[in-house]
Amino acid sequence: MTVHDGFEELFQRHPSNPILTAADWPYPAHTVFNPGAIRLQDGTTLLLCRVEDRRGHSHLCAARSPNGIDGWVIDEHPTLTPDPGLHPEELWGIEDPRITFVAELGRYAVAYTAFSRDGPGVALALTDDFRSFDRYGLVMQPDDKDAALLPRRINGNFALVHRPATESGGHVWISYSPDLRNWGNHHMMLLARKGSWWDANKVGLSPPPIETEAGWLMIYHGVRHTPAGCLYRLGLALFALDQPERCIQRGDSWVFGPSAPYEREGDVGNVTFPCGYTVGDDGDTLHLYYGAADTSVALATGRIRELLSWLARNHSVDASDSLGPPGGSVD
Ligand code: BMA
Repeated sequence: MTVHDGFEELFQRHPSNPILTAADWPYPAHTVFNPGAIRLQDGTTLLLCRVEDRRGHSHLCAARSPNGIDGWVIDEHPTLTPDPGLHPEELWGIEDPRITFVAELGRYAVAYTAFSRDGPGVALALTDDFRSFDRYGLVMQPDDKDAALLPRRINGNFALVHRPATESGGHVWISYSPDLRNWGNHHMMLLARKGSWWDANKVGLSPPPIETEAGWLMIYHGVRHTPAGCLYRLGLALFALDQPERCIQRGDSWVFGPSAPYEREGDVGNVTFPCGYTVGDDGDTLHLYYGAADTSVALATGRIRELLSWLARNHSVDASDSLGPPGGSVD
């Protein structure tokens, strides 16, 4: 942690940012951003990157590195491509993967956005090796995105965090399933605030929630509409371990946002959008991989203990202010 202009900076940008760009790709790519991330059992960092082509459609491509910073070996061909023949909901591409290792299954679950004719929905695929995938198809119908599976069952059921769109913007929800196919028991987790808040217009999960002793630590993106366009920044919230829809603490201020030139300028400027992280051998160092301005992949590093300590000192007195009234109505 450093202090800059009186603010505690919880994340440090890596000096070689952006760490991956379209210029690194072994085949023609327009932009490379919003990667899911995971550390494989041999210590390799795997990023599953969203690659956009010149049609504007995205697919996913794996990049592997021994240290998570450089020496990336990128798949020669797209790793997971839209399959609109079998999955019509993938007609206009697949985007923003979030990876969870599910110990019970001994497999990785990838939740991603399937861009259908009717808008974005949430699709799920399982894999052992990021080479072949079992596609479960759409698990949340449009409009819905920003999804990740929790790594273990909660009270007997799998849990998916996701962000259905509402007329007023979008709030984070959680849904449960006994088998990863049938989903229900929907609860709101985190409400977009209103007015001049930095997260007034939309909120969504960024990387998968991080399990800590204090609770599920969520790094979420908050969107503020401005006359110059949207600003995507990151905030922190903590949820009860065995009842993840219960918000324990929600940070008042954002903790990371666009400031470096590669975050300010690009296809969509002023966007910092992480979909994945890895944790170092010390169990505390967090490597946050994020899309910068919908154009490239960047890395920022923080410490889980410092995030929790900041949250304990900088949250709203009443976290329920962040939630809707009972019954899930939000307005
Ligand atoms: C969100 C998602 C992200 C994107 C961001 C900024 O709604 O679609 O893929 O990075 O907008 O454009």
